[in-house]
Amino acid sequence: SSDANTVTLLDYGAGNVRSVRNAIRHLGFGIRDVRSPEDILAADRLVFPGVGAFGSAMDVLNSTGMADALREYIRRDRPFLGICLGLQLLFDSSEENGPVSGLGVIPGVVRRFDSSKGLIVPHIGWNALEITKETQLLQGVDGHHVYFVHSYHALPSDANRDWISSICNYGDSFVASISMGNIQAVQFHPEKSGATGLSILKNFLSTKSSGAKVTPRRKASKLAKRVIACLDVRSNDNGDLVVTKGDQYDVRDHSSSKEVRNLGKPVDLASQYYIDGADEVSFLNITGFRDFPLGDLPMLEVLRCASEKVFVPLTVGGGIRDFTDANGRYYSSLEVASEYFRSGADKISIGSDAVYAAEAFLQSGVKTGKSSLEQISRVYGNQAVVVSIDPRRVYVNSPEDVPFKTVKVSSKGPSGEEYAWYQCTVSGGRDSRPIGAYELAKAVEELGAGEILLNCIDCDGQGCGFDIDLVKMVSDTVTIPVIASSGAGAVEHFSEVFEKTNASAALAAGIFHRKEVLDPTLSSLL
Ligand code: 1PR
Repeated sequence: SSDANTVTLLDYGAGNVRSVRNAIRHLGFGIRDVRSPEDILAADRLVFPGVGAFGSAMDVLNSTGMADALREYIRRDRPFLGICLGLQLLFDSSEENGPVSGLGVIPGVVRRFDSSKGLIVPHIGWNALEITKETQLLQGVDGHHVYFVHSYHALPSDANRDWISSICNYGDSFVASISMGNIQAVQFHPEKSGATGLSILKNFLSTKSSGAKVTPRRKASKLAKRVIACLDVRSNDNGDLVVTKGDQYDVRDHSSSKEVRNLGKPVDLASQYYIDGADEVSFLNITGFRDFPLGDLPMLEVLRCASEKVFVPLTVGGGIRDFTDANGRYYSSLEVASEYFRSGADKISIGSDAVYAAEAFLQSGVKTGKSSLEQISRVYGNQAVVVSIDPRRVYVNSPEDVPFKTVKVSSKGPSGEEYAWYQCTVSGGRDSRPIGAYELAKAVEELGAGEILLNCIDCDGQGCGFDIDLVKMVSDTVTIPVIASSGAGAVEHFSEVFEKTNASAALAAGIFHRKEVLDPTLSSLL
């Protein structure tokens, strides 16, 4: 049966394709799910959002007979849109856990980005497309930035040149999209690329066929720095989640009432910041360390509703750890994370539990594979796991005074100290731990973190700028992206942190809540 407003979706159950579903529905189209290889061949329009690892995806496709059906569908030149891994799988092979053979539709190999030369991997963020061939799919988005998140990339070569419709530059030139007849695929995530991404999806959903014509190449642009709007949430007395915001992690009002500040509803604020132009939105459940997050069903509901309105990446954190509830039922951190991903999160963020895991790892020198960080990144990929660090500045007179990495501070301490180390805390800054931000960052990178959210308790809510000394120290140390956080009070603070450090993104809360910066697309100003 054919229906112009229905699209067939190939979801082989390996991860979160909720965002793709939400984006398609948002554009007014219905979805029919593939249950068998025959459904692929019967499709009028097929979307294939590949998720998970290359090898396991091919295993599923081969064992279900869907690989053959896909090859046949593509051979018939039927309307097809592959997304992310859905592009990579079209190639001959990938070196991800391999080499592993792909569908073999396009000549070429999928390789890992080379982090040995200081390149930050995974490649996470917004890059401008360099259009190499005019297509219906990418019409009207020339030079626009779209959102990527991947560690592997398909390489352009003489053998596949005819297929390529856009490339991107990140360390190397890589294939950003392919197009041949009705077969299209994109490495980026249109469902997470804001209005630009939605228009690309719409081009696919509402075009008949694509007439390809070669146009001259444009100059590639660099990876844009991301600006992330953060919503600290906690439950109020009625059990509803509200957005709050503290000063140096103290969320009580300083007036006589001493009530927890309530700044509004999480979904309302998240959609407002998306509309205003935030590149990403993060929810941090700041009392998650105390309450079991899956007891916090409102958070899952917040994610479900937010992911229907917010078409940029969503991160959720707070309380992710193994847990035994009052009835003795044990929940692994992986179950908690899976529930978050299913509800619409693109990334999860781990705070306290990552500190304990790093401490154990540094003490024993052994990776147990059992920490929440290791388990979740193994199953969902390290690009899906953020580690949130909550350090506090501790001034010292000399680097020899402590067994932790210190920095020479740009402004001296209260007693004229010239150095500081940054002591990690857990439970929202309540308990200090015997590990520094530098040591923690290195350890969690090794344990599988894909990104570091670097807060600073001293700067939080102060509006006096990011802690440049801290951000520089950490972003010079790891090869995964570092998100600078805490202290933004003006647009200049964003420019400063991007100029003076290797931070890939900057996160802020108060500046957006106070509406001081009405348009959070600060990237455009930088
Ligand atoms: O330890 O895994 O349960 O995770 C708890 C999470 O909640 C951590 O990511 C931790 O950073 C966060 N958190 C815990 N307590 C607080 C608090 O404020 N009392 N909030 C808290 C952290 C810090 C930033 C904030 C920036 C920017 N919020 O996310 O948004 O500092 O603020 P600003 O721009 O207004 O300066 P776990």
